Amino acid sequence: MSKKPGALHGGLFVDSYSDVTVSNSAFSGNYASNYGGALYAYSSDLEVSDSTFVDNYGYYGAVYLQAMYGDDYFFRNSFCHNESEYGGSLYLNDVSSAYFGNNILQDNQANVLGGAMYAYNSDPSFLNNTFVENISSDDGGGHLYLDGSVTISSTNDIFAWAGDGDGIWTNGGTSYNIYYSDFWENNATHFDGQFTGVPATNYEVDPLFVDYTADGNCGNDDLHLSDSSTLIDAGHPSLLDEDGSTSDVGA
Ligand SMILES: [Ca+2]
Ligand SMILES: [Ca+2]
Repeated sequence: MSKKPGALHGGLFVDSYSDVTVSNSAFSGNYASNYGGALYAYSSDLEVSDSTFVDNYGYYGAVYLQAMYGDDYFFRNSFCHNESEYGGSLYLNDVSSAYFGNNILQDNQANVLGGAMYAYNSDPSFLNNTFVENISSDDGGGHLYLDGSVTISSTNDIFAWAGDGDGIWTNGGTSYNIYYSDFWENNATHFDGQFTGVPATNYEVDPLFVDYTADGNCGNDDLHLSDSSTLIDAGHPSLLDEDGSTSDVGA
């Protein structure tokens, strides 16, 4: 990734009162000296699906959302090897309704806080996402850093192998609803800050991916659950997979 001076915002700028849908797109190697290397959205309504975000850099997030007015959706995207100072893949600032489903966030790095995501005064909801190998170099939230008044909802997610910075850092204003999610091998703990320990009705098991090596390479892994994974049919019992079975955990 080259860090060229210049661009305040990166690849795609979504200005206020826009209603934008992004699908089947690739964001690679974008750079912003300030907000959102790949995508910056302000006071707009955004849906992003089936897209890849690779090797993007923004000082605040490869993707930066601020003061969004609608419901924002991120479905079936892959975030790999993005970097920032705050919020390796995503930075949410005053975003009340952001929904993340079936995304993979792997090997993203914050040089300060929030390896995969930094959320400030925001209420992100996660369902069936996989977070692996994300890093916060300054020891604050390898996967998620939650700051200000934040309510996080997580169901059927995997948070594993945070390379540094603990799994999820919770500041004083955090509240959470976390169920049927899995926490595994996060360095050094799964939760730190306001909360420690994994809440009840969650898992601490090896997800047993089909193929996974924690080697800083997203391209040599298959993060589907292997047949022997205990996370199969271990998701929220009222949610069903397409085959009619109980939901699985992870993306
Ligand atoms: Ca790998
Ligand atoms: Ca199932």
